[in-house]
Amino acid sequence: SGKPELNRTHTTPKPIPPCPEVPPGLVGRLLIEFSSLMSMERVQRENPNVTEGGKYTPPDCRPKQKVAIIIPFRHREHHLKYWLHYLHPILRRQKIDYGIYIVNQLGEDTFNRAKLLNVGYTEALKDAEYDCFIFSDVDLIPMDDRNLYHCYDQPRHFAIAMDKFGFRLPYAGYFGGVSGLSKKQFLKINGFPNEYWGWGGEDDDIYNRITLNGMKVSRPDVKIGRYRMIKHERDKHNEPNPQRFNKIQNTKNTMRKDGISSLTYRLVSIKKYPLYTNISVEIAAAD
Ligand code: UDH
Repeated sequence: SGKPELNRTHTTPKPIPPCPEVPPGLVGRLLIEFSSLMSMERVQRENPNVTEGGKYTPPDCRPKQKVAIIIPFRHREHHLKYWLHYLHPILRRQKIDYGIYIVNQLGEDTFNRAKLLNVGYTEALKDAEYDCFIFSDVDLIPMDDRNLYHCYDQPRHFAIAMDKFGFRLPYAGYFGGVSGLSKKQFLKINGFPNEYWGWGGEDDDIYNRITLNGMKVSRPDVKIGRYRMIKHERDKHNEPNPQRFNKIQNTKNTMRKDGISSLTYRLVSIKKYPLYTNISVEIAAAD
């Protein structure tokens, strides 16, 4: 009974085209402020298309890269709300296929930003097949959505014009704040150093690794690479590291043994929240 078998229409899925080089829905310069109240509930309501663990894939085109965004973290819940509020919509307009990973240092030992980033790289790769890693401080918000959060032919420095530095690079070799490396670029430099405890130097060490391995840093236009930083006081247990000046003189000798190849840590929990994945780790050096 009914229609003959042959007439039944099988809906073959429409082929999705590759994403265009320049996403069509960008708006350019953005208004960024941190005075309005922000709540995680509000940010969740505003971002219903983000899936569990803070993941998103454009529905209408196929991105070339899969991007893990890694944030070093401890006691900055207030900043995280603003970061998620601003970045999810920007990344959506940029047609990025991404996942957000907060790497939370447990305990109150001295903070170690670069080691947390190594942990984020490792754990993100266990979660999905990422080919690009963007490392962002939790308090840095891009002021222009043309600053595209994917990877480039050379390691990328995104945060080149921060408000706190008068919207200029503070020095030619600055690689701090927000940076991005493909998997291949990251492995070529043996990842990041694990031995910078406390504030400073680790970003210069990463810059040294890049140039010592025959790569150079790529950057956006200075009018586009603008950032606002959420103002804050120095955190406890992240004092300036007095060894940093000596250590960055030695990258050539240390980079092969200290890096992703020598990373050890104790994974305590991985929790998938609606807008991000939280990875809590103990990283204190065993002695
Ligand atoms: N971070 C944390 N928790 C900490 C320390 C650092 O989450 O306790 C992360 C966070 O992502 C932060 C990043 O590491 O954005 C870099 O650390 P930072 O913000 O302390 O570094 P920055 O150079 O500030 O931005 C240094 C202190 C400035 C004090 C200025 C006082 N007026």
